Amino acid sequence: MEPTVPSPTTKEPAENSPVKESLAPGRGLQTGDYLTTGQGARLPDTDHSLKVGPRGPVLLEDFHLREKITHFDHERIPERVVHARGSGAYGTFTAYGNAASVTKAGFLAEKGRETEVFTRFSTVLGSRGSADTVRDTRGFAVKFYTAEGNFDLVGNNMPVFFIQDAIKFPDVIHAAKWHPDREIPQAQTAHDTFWDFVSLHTEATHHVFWAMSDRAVPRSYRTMEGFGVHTFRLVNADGETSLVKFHWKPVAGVHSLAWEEAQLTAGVDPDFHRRDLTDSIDAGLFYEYELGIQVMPDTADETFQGIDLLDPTKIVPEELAPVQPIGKLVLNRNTDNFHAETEQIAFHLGNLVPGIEVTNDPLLQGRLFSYLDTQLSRLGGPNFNQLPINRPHAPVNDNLRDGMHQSVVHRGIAPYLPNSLSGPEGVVPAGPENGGYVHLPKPVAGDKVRANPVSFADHYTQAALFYASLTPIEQDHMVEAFTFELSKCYEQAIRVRMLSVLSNVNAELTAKVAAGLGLPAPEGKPPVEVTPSPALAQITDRVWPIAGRVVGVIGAPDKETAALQKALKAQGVVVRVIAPVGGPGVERTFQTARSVEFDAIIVASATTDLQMMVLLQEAFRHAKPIGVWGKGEQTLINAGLDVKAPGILLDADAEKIAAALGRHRVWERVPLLKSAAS
Ligand code: HDE
Repeated sequence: MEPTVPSPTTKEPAENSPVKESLAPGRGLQTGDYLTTGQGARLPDTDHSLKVGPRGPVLLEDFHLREKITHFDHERIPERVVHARGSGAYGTFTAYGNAASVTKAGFLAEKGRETEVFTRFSTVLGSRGSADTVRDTRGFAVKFYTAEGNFDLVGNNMPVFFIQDAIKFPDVIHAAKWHPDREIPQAQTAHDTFWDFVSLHTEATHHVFWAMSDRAVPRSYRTMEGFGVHTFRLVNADGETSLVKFHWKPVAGVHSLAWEEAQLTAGVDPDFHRRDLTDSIDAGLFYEYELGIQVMPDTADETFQGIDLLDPTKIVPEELAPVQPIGKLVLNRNTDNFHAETEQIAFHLGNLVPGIEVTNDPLLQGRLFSYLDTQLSRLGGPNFNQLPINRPHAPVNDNLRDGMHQSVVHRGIAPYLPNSLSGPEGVVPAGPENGGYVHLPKPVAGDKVRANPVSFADHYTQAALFYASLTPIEQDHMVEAFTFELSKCYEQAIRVRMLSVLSNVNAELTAKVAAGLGLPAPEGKPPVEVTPSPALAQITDRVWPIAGRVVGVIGAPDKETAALQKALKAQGVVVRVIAPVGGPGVERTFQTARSVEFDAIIVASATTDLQMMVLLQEAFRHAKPIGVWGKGEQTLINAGLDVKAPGILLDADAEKIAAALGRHRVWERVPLLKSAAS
């Protein structure tokens, strides 16, 4: 049948049509020589309200005043209910091509294919304005703008989660965030309600162990791993499936702050991680990660070597299923407008492309609902996918119409299917041969129940595995973290209950934490034997790239410092001069410098300045390399520090400093610090 009404969708929009305007990528640029109202009327003055005489009153008819204030009044949108504090950057993902054996997703499978991404890093618990370096899990969310549509990998920097079922998410978050009566503490887990919940809800134990490890205080987003957490199902071009876990491996290695350093940094520079990300990109020192996958066979019981792959509180040790690198991510472009890009980006686990499917992990299934839902109140309606940051780079033809903040002038009269009016062929269904997303036909059966599989019941073995896999230094940090956090609780009963949880994981750890709290160590039933996974430890013998690290020189901007600056700059290291007072070439004064801004210090001059003494003592305690030039040795002695201690580099040159930074810290000094403390 011939269409009875000519279809306007087949017509090109007119040159000056709002359709063209609304689709233009640079829409909203503030251009023109004159300041205007939002309606484009030119303005002679934006500093004075319209008044009856200079002393008023102000006139209601002042349209400019009212528009300016009204818009300002509504500038903020609700912050994210979790992960409110974050920062992000654009980048490029390049596929190695080897993933073609497991997935038909073009952006992973096609060798050399480049895909634009936006990555948002975040803390979980704090408000938008909270500090970056608090003890918390970090979000690591990546939106791939692929040619097949957007794919979002919304992960964290820890591979497991506190809960096994999404229905518990409001509970864990209500317990972990501030207390509702006073809205304190901000961005902390060191308080009663968090420990109350996790001591009662023992499936959280494994994640709690990660949260008490050094992973919870990353040095920067550059030195953090990322994990998809859930198991996904990949499908290749032949329709074969595998069960897969996603990993991001930082090229710079995994590296953390010392706990005291993290606390100080929260005050000295609450934007520490955000600043590092954006400054590094500005300086061309891009953050780099490899995307890797662990591939497990897609068996009927969805387990691998006894590990239930649907349980998000479990990892698959890398020694059992190696992480195979399949592509590289380089973050290389900062945002222009934090609100428009970082704040308005909306991630969603349901943003999938052919070749990547979800599994029945009950946590993942709940997330498939939550991420779309939360944007409705956060971004004010259902049209957030039209925001520039959320727009797919693939063509969109969705029949979704109208709604709050609709910014597209859709044409046509037939936003429904089937119809006979959308041009000669109409819209045809896309089968797999045309890149259509066809869900794998998987049979499901069972009784309707509110229950977990029996295999989800083991809450302790993998926490024990994690603890056993860490180096003694990292284990000590964990003991200190548990002791610190539990001693901040007011309720003795919560501490006692948590100790009994710990006693089911590891007796030695429990004894040490109990001793720190002045409580008896309960006897539990820890797993008899666990096989450690060395891949989980962050302290290794490896030497890592040092781009983005910062060295402070207590001295002067002289010839030697300039030579050091030049030599280290070649490796991407920033050298800042710290001098008694400001001047050309001086970036910090004795008054403004704090140890936490530097990964290594060089002492080039003699001083007894008290602030410098504290700076050096902190750098020493935090196991940072300290180089010494000439009279600088006396400065170390003035600070009461042992010049023969490991990592005190006499006559330090760029090579020595670079080698020490490549190990992240002077781990050999740590036993000395421990014996001095005891
Ligand atoms: Fe999220 N999570 N989450 N989450 N999540 C959100 O979505 C939720 C979980 C993660 O930078 C919210 O847009 C539920 C695991 C990141 O914009 C919300 C459950 C993992 C981000 C939400 C989880 C994450 C979020 C809040 C339990 C790691 C920040 C704002 C089933 C694999 C994304 C928003 C960004 C954000 C729900 C658990 C990672 C409310 C219900 C597990 C990185 O939708």
